[in-house]
Amino acid sequence: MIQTIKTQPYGDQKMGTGGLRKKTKVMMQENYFENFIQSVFNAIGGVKGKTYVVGGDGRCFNAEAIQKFIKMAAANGAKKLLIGQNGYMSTPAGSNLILKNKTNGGFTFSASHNPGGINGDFGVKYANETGGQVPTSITDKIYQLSKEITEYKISDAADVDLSQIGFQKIEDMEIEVIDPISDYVTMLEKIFDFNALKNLFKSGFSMRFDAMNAITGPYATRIFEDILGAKQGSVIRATPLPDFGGLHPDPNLVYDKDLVDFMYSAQATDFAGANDGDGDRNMILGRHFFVTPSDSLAILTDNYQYVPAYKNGIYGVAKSAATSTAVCRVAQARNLPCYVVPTGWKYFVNLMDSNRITLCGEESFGTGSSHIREKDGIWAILFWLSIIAATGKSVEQITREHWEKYGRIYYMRFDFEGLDTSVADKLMTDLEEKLPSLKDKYFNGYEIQNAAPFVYNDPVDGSTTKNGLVIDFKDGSKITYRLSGTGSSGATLRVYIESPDKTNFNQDTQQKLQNLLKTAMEVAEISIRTGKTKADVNT
Ligand code: G16
Repeated sequence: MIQTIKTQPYGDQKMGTGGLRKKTKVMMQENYFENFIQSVFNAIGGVKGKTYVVGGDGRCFNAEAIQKFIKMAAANGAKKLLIGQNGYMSTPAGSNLILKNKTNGGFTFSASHNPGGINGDFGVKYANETGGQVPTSITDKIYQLSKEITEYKISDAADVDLSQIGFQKIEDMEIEVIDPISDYVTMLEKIFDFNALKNLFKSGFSMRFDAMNAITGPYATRIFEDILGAKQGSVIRATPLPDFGGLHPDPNLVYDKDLVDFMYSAQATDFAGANDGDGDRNMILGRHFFVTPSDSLAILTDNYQYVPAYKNGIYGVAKSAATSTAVCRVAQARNLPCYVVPTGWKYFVNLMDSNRITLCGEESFGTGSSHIREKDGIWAILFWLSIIAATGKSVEQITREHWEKYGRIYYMRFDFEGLDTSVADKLMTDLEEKLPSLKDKYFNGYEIQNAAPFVYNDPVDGSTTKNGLVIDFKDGSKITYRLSGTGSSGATLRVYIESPDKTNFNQDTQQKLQNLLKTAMEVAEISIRTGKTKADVNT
């Protein structure tokens, strides 16, 4: 039976750069999740007769959230849900299913790279029929409606068994429980030369993939071990756990230090990769070598000819403003357009849909292409393996040759976490006001060329977005400031720093950037305002 439940707004359901992210306990409050889902339904004109892809990364509250969602979708008249077996679905696999089945969109229950568990975070990513996250105009509407909500609809039917593949019905809505992996594999087989990759592993090539106890474990085991023939045990931490075994499933130098240490040890494999909670982020490592996400995007772009799906040419590339300019150098050399967008994968979607770009990526360990409308962690690793298989070169050789060709752009991100929101907001507003006065000033040996907010005019829908503050230096160095859009409480100030070098490729990155970091701290008065003398996380 369909019930109408009276409710009251919480008033804090604003979506950030990756959907709605909150503490798990906040999401578990009475009617909290239901309010948000009903607000999404209301904002998109209802779900009557519509079909959605549904799944999550297996984190705490995933199972309960999916059952609630099913009952709400049924009560709101949805036609059908395609749900991953046991409620599991990586974000890229979900995007693929939306496009393949031409559904009206999809819901992924994940707080992405944020920690999980009862004391961690939970989240909802909503994608529309493009397979990508919705534009700001829609997220604003959802937020507005969530502040006015008075009731939601839900079926009182029993929980649905999601352990068996097949068809079921609840109210008038059809449910198809599907294997969440097979269509994803089929999609990847169309992009890459799986035989070449099988031969690479046959030749004795070794790899380690760290699923960080999150959603990509089953995907990676099937793809790398079962299909491509990587040695059994190559995929580690392969079982999705509700609290990710206590890990912070963000594949970077800090949160996956285990994998980094392993790759710098005597036991290191030829290659290693890791993915985040919901499988859209990736980290790439070679033997005793780390590839920054900005370099990774540039290297993939310069080697697209080694992947069957791209070998006949790509439309263009895009990066977020905070990502280093490495990929734009490749684009220039190869006569490709290079778009620079605000942080948030949704900004790439218009460019892909209008055939302006094929490849894109971000400093936050996300790389992808127009095969779907989300970043794709396993895709990025297969791309790297394809380059290795075709060239016979190591990760380090490939990267060093890239630097020889284009110069090296030293790059690092410094995060100041747990800030009071009002302090962080004021820091940004005051800094923005100060920017024009910085032009031509010297700081710690660096002369400022220009300082301004980053403003993006979307060439497709004409919308304008302001995101982050950028200081450009005369030698090509750059400092970008931004407040994170994926936190679940407080504020995180991100400071992104890059500095190019044409000849010296062997400096310590932190040392190379130390004067720029000092400048960044001074200009924005970070220590005075936040009490922090150094960043909490450096990646
Ligand atoms: C999400 C978006 C990404 C974006 C990231 C930024 O990633 O999908 O496009 O780069 O947020 O995070 P922040 O605002 O914290 O810098 P994910 O992987 O969390 O979904």
